[in-house]
Amino acid sequence: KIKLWIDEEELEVDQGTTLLEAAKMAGRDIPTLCYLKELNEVGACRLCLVELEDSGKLVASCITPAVDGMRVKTNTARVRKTRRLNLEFLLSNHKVDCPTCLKSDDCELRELAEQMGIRDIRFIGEKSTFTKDVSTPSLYRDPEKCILCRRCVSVCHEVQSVKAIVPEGRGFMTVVEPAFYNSLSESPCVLCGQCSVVCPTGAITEREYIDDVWEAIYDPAKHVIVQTAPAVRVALSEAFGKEPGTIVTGQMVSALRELGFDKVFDTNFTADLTIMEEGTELIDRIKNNETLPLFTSCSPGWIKFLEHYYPEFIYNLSTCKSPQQMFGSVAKTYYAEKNDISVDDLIVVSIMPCTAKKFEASRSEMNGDVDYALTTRELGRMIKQAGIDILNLPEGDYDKLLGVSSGAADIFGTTGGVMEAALRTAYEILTGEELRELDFTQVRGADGIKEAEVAIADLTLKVAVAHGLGNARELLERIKDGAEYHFVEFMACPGGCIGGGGQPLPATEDNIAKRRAGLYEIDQNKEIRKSHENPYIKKIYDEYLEKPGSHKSHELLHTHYVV
Ligand code: HC0
Repeated sequence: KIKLWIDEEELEVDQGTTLLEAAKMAGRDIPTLCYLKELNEVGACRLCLVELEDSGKLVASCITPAVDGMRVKTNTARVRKTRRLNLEFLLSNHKVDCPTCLKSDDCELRELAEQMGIRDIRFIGEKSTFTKDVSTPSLYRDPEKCILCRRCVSVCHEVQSVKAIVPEGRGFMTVVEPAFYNSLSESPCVLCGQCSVVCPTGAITEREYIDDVWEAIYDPAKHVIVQTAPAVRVALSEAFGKEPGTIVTGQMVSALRELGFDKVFDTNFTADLTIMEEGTELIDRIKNNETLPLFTSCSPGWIKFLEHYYPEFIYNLSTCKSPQQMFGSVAKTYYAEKNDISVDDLIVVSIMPCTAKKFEASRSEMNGDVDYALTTRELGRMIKQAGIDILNLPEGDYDKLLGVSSGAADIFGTTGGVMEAALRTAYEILTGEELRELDFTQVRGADGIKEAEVAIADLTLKVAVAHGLGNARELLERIKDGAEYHFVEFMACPGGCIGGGGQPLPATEDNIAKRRAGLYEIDQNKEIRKSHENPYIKKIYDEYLEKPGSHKSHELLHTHYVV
């Protein structure tokens, strides 16, 4: 143990504790901009300066380890003035367009300027000029707002192992960009948006399509329907100040109706449909000795990662479209035909926790079935724009058929959820017996890679689950080295969709855990907890799709990725 003093308060801390952590233990709130625990501890922003009493030195507390006998001051005039000066320097080369910046509400730079009482930017001179990057449908980059904190670089390299962006250039012309000053669309970026989650300013954000959706809603000739992803219902209320994990499914449905959507449906319905199709594909591949392991194909960032880095595994990908796209597809065929709506007048909007879903919707394989994919954050903004008091709305119900789902579908939104949902259905289909213990706890939880063996009839099904692309890479390497599985779930974002790049901020591990608990609570309380028991899934097969894996199903619900 190490003994030190933080502002006269005596403290005992473990060896290796930084001054920032020690100060936190002493109840001191030290400002940081570049710091991300264990991920980006680089001391770049110089806002966390503290003063060492003995030497009189100012040091960055996030990278300075506590030393026995140290006396640290966190709030001297010198500390305050220097932190403030450093923030003013950052602002002097920052495009300050707060009233129109998409990140304004969540901007850590703006919050700190407010907290430090900066009312004037004293140093106004030449600023670095860079072009914006709107080359992808998912992300918007404005390097003129970048403060070079390197958080995005760390998350892209260390967590996701994608390495799409790097600091380039020197001095005043330093910029974080894809290598060789390319645009994101020319880079291996998978559009997961984890960079936008950690960016403390508006330098990387989602591309916003709110105005296009308003336009469609206000067009009387258009029939506009909306689907909501599993993970949105346990995170949306954070945009309105509630605790992560608060379940607002019913209020969200009511708010969507008040926004003017003609029908409010649920991606969960097609998550159940996915289980029917993917489960059948798995059983067929096992029976016919076809390519295994089968990889899930619902996370578009994961698919793009595979296409860039592991194309040799392309035939392991399930041919199932994701639930978002299955929804678009049945909406523009079955739903349109049943309700006599011209496909030209039908607009399908989805609310997703994910920035890559915007890209997925735009892929040529998907035929434009989903017109607009908005993030959870965008929906929060739309609700605010309309002046809707979502938290005090009565709980609404989804519209029938495409809005009814099982608990298995809700848990799609967390790592391990697709696997658990599939196991519930595969067990009953393969054994013909009722599954009594529905909770497959082996595939639950936050571990980066999870493995399980499940006895089903005379088969021992070997499965694995990975979330976050760094973990996906590790698991793929294990498979290359001979690890054998039948079925593997991959999700691009840490935690699965609950930790998606379009979710409300901040995305701390604690917040993600609370969202996860919210999804399991919904599942636990649902009357129907298995996809194949959803009566409307049976109905759509009876009325339209015939049976899982049918010719019609293949036409509408499956695709093929080619490299
Ligand atoms: Fe997900 Fe999905 S569960 S990818 O994580 O499968 O984004 O929430 O909507 O499509 O259903 C995201 C979340 C979805 C899809 C579903 C899947």
